[in-house]
Amino acid sequence: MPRYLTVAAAQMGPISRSEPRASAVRRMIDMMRQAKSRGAEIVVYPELALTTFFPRWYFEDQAAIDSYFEREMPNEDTRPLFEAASELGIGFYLGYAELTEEDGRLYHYNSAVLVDSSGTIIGKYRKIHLPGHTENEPWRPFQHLEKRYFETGNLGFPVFDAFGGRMGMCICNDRRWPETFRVMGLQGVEMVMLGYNTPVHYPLAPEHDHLQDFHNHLVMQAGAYQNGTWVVGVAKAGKEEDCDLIGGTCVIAPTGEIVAQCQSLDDEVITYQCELDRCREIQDNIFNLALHRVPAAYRLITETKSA
Ligand code: CDV
Repeated sequence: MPRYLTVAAAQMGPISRSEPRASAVRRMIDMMRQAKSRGAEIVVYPELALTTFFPRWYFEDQAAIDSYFEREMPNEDTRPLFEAASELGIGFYLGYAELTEEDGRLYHYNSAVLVDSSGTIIGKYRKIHLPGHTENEPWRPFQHLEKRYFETGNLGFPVFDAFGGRMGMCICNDRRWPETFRVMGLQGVEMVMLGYNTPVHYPLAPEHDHLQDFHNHLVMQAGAYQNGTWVVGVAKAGKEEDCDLIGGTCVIAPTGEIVAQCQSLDDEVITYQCELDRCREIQDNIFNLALHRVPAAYRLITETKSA
């Protein structure tokens, strides 16, 4: 019996700074219902899906920063999403800002949880590749202060046996790094879910602005093909406050082909029935890791950070 998993990618249009979490959650539940009506078993939402992308502003007041974080999950604002999932019998991936206390210290992470069809959290990932900068840089049209507001994720790149397959997660900038996909590929991942907030304008190299959509798909398609895995990449898109974010939400097959893609820069649901066994087409052949990899020749990858 072939193993199928019908996935929904729930792209979100902009979330303004004044939009309450409860409103974003209502939008997500609306898309969850659409996804269910099309037979989806799991819905993937964007990175930091509950609020505007706050690292684009420099805040000095820690309380202002912390107001964008969730101290528990689910909480009062997000519980309706978990309840809808359990009522509909559908799972989801949700990106959010996590504030947690460990060993008497507070930690801030850019996180994602995997929730099963009973509304129970069964997996967590904390973003490892944090882009941007640490200090306020007023010359920029907008800031990208992830390096200031978040700690590097401390959970590695785990995979989870769920939804009839082997599921992995990463977040936004992680998708640009081949190591992200390969570490999950080495664990036999069959579907990598990820959310992103990617501005059209890249202040450090504005000559690349017209390539943002291309680079987005390039890295996800490469990650899919080189590891023989399904990839579901989901944008928060459109003009959020003064910042244009790319769309391009898509489902990618293990062959690297885009099989479904959003057309708008707004709330939009796409669905695709993924045959998980198609991962074997690649994992047993051209990228048969056990047969063809030469780890002894790759030592620099873990022993050195850069040239
Ligand atoms: N949220 C992100 O991680 N955004 C980065 C931008 C800043 C380059 C990305 O890789 O899309």
